[in-house]
Amino acid sequence: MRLKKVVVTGAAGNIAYSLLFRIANGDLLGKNQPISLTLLEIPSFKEVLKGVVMELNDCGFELLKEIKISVDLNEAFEGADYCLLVGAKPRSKGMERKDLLKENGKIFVPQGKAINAKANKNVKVLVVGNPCNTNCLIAMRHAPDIDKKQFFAMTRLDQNRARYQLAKKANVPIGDISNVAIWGNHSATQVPDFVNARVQKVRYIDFLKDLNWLQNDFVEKVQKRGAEIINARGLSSAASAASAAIDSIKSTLDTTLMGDCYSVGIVSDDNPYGISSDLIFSFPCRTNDKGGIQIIDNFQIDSFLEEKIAQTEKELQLEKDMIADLL
Ligand code: NAX
Repeated sequence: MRLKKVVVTGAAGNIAYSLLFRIANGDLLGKNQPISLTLLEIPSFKEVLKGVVMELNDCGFELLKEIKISVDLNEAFEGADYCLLVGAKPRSKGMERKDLLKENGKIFVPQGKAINAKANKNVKVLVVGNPCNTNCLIAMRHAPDIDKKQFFAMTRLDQNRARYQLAKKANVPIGDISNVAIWGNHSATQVPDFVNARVQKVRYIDFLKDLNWLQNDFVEKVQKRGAEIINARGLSSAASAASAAIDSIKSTLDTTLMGDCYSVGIVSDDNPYGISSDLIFSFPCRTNDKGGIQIIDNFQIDSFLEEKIAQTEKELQLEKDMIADLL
């Protein structure tokens, strides 16, 4: 079987420390797929990466045929099949969101260009580094030779968090909860959708009969879960973020069960919900049996969702305006 090349940026960081080992173990591409792994970092972290490579080697992963360290974008993305763009600068003290957008946006211009020039034309690119929707838009815009629908921003962690909260509240196994979507931006304006969620075949709303909890406590809990974890752990989500990155790519590869969906930020061109085009917007998606990725077109949008979706769309427009010079 042909080796598949996976590139992870920010490979010396927290999320990567969990993600790399899951990839090497076959959790991303299956237990029969040999992998070539490239770890991309900024030069000052090259030494740290040598330690990560030693640990990967010491695990004895049989699927891991090759590991490379790189600080050069063209070298790293050459022949890449999957690019997981995790690396980004953290928000420093006193830094405004606008500054973070600009600082991190700059990282994704050359990465998009290098992916365009060097990666396989059917590459799949998942942007995790924040602000991930807008970073993804920047990378996509600088890779005009690659189908826009091969660029994704990660909102799956939010979906997984939402699904857990719904299961816990209803006191049912998490496997009973399906069709949970996240709309819009991976930020505090994200919209966790309980309207279309189900417990087995029953609408969640009809099962729980507690609209007040859903509209207020649930939505806020999901929106603020990242901060809750930072408060408890003193560090931001890492293993759960890595797990969500694996889920995101797997969902784009595996046929989605009928009646279910997955959430991912994807280009909004031609979407069925009237969201402005040229944004990376999280929608309920499905992968069909031919591997095509579609935005599901029959989700019910009630007035609550409509208002919240408009807010997150507005925020994404504003983010886009702030980095207009990078597009
Ligand atoms: P860390 O600060 O631990 O690691 C980031 C790594 O990226 C560092 O090692 C740094 O050297 C590297 N880096 C910076 N600029 C780079 C560049 N130009 N090229 C290659 N590498 C570069 O952060 P970590 O906790 O791993 O989080 C990584 C990113 O994920 C952050 O932006 C974070 O905000 C974001 N997250 C996104 C989530 C999502 O759901 N989309 C959830 C988790 C996380 O908050």
